[in-house]
Amino acid sequence: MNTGTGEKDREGNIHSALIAIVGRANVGKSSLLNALLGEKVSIESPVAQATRRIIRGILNEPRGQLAFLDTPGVHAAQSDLGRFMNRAARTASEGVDITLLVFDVSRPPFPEDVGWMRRLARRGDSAALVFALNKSDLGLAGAEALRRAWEAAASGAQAPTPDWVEVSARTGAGLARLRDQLFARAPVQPPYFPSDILTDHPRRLAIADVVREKLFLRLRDEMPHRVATAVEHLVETPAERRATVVIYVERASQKGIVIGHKGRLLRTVRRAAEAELKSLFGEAMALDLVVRVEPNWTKNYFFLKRIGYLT
Ligand SMILES: Nc1nc2c(ncn2[C@@H]2O[C@H](COP(=O)(O)OP(=O)(O)OP(=O)(O)O)[C@@H](O)[C@H]2O)c(=O)[nH]1
Ligand SMILES: [Mg+2]
Repeated sequence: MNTGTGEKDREGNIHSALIAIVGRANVGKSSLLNALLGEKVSIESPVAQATRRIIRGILNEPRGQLAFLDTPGVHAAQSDLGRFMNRAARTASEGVDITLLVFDVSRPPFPEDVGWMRRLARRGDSAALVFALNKSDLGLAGAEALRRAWEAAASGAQAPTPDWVEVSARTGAGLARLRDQLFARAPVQPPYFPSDILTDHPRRLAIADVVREKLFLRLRDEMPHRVATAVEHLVETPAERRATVVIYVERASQKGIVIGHKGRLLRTVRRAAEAELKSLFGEAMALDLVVRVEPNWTKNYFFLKRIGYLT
């Protein structure tokens, strides 16, 4: 039996859950994960489709362990990369203990939100369901429509009964209640991860993502969806900590946009990324950014595998 104080029982069991964070693109899944952990493990961006692979983040508390999988937001896919991302998100939500479906409660539901509801209502496994109504700091204009959409999706199906929790990843409102709710739903079982790790996101991928996040903040229109980043060279010795990050674009004409007038955009991105890496890793890391053309990279399976977007 679990004592609720974090002590393991004789078999080593604690309150422990594998939780898939799913939902439409841009509703704040990654922001919510970072806010729940109190540490940044996943990039956030005003541009939709920021998360391109599954990121794990682990919350250890005296009362147990919550292991989260942050997934790419589901969207109407325009490319092979988009379709792979959608598939990864759907697959990640299978075989977990809890599905945490995130919505933007400040606006009425999109077709992708309703699509997730239908999928989860009909899934028929034993996973618990928690609905996070995020961006509540911007108002609750979508709350009623979301409840009605769930009633419609669940009617006639053997749907699980979800917990509904209003939260704001931005202000922190409702986060304590969401954590309580998730621990309450967590089965007593052996933990999935050791108690001293925050994420198993490889360092090279984390560095590449930080550069991409800073680029996303400064690129406009469709450009963010045309860039990928990958660490090509990494030195981490006591004397030197330096990474070469390649920024891939699809066409030669896009190179100039990323570099900016007199290299200004790239310089700003480098400085912002270096500052963030220093705060993430606690040590300075020098970055060399290189822009390279990789025609049609979003459709290139081998390329996507090589840079870690596909596993
Ligand atoms: N006002 C407000 N904005 C939020 C909140 N949570 C996230 N955002 C913003 O919403 C945008 C999207 O956040 P992300 O965390 O990247 O969203 P996501 O669901 O992970 O997006 P994808 O990875 O593209 O699917 C960012 O600009 C965030 O700053 C919130 O609670 N309130
Ligand atoms: Mg995300």
